Amino acid sequence: MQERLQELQVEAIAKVEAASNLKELNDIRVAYLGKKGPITEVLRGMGKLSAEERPKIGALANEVREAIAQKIEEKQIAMEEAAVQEKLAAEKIDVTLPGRPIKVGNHHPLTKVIEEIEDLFIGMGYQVAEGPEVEKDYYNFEALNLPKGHPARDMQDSFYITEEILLRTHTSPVQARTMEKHEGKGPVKIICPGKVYRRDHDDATHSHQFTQIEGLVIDENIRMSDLKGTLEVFAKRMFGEDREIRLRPSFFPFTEPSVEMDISCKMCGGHGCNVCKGTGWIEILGAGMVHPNVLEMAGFDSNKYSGFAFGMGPERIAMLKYGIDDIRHFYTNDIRFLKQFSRHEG
Ligand code: FA5
Repeated sequence: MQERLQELQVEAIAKVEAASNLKELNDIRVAYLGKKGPITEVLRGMGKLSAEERPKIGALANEVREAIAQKIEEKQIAMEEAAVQEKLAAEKIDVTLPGRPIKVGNHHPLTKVIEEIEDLFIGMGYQVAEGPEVEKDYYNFEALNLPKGHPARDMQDSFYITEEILLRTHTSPVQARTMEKHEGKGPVKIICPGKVYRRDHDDATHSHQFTQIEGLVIDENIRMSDLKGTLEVFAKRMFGEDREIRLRPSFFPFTEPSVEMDISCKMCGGHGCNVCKGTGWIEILGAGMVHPNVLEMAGFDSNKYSGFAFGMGPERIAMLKYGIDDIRHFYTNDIRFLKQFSRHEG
């Protein structure tokens, strides 16, 4: 029995040394030290031994069991250590490699154009004012010489929330609010950028939600020529000296006289296409001299003060500037479209 145990030890240790992975090692553990293993079997047969031999064989069996278990453990630690070393070697970092470029986002083309327009007017001494998108009927219409039932309200089909509250249809209510705050004292020189909403049918140049930038100047002796000069400077800086501009007589209840400004269509060079609806021109803003009623309603003495105002559509301006053929590109967020306005690659 003694010999059998010693043979088992030699045999098991040789197998442990030859094992090449943790699974093999575990199989050896089960085979030699498990309940059905040969050592347990030897111990079971001890009943047949004499009383003197029994403790000796028992002690030897325990020694053999421990020797095998220890060898297995040593081998396991060595294997785990080797695995860690192998992993570390595989994950070695070459610190001399150049870094991967980080993808940087870019501003939306519309944001860029709005900021460019803001910078241009701030450079001419204007301040930026803001107002609510959910607006009172009073500021959106009444304070702008558009009392309830006025037919010109139909020019801007509106989203009403209650009878007195609506989504603003233009940025002009910000001029009404600003004038009211000034309590009849000039001068006022502001631009008001923001989102506006109309029940317009979406097409290449119309969106039901779009942006506007309002401008308002009030002081003594402000004339139509000041408005014309300002719009000319704006248009030339925005589109370049070679683009043509035209002012057409128009009508807004809050300005008198009123004009609309068109820019020659970049898409067709002025010959007519679907963007300019065959006319060769694209309307970008409405403007005029502030109506005396509007000045008086806000508390300004219209004999002393006069002013001009304009309201432009940055989408249309961006379309003309970058040659974009459909206003819906701004709102469908196609990454291929947006990436074209990136200064970065990728
Ligand atoms: C107005 O909204 C006036 N409040 C502008 C104004 C301000 C006139 C101050 C006089 C004094 P109008 O409805 O024309 O006007 O709109 C102004 C500009 O917004 C248009 O020239 C156009 O560039 C843009 N716009 C109008 N409707 C849409 C639309 N559905 N989608 C995109 N842009 C539009």
